[in-house]
Amino acid sequence: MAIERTFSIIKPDATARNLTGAINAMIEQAGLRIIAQKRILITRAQAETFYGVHRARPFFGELVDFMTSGPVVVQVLEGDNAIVKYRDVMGATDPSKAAPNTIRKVHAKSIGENSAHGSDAVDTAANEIAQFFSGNEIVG
Ligand code: FUP
Repeated sequence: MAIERTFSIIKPDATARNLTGAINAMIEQAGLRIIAQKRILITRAQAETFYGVHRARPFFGELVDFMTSGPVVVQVLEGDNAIVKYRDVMGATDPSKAAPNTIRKVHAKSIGENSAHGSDAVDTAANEIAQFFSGNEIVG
């Protein structure tokens, strides 16, 4: 299997409840390596760009409000098949539909405040990583 990198965000609902370590443990137990990580406040402009694909959706304003409401932890994860693997670790977008023992099933509050983001494809992963990390911040 190919070694891939994916982009992760531990969202404001999770940082507010002191869940960074618990979520990182789930990531590492799945065999993914956290090869870059920082806790930041994202700007409205960053959130609007990041979720630009959803700009026309009715939840867009709430989504941007939420993502800028408190600290997030942005991460680069690396491992075999990392993109699909991390989406499996996160579970479905709606926590009520997420599989048992996934981040969203265990920790998410709602479809909006759903604790984690993970890239959905190789090209979006590269694009999302570049939005938040420079090359010398990713040390492997
Ligand atoms: P995912 O890839 O699982 O993060 O889900 P999407 O790309 O479909 O959605 C991105 C984010 O938009 C979700 F994490 C939360 C928000 N969202 C809503 O608030 N309501 C919805 O009905 C769908 C998504």
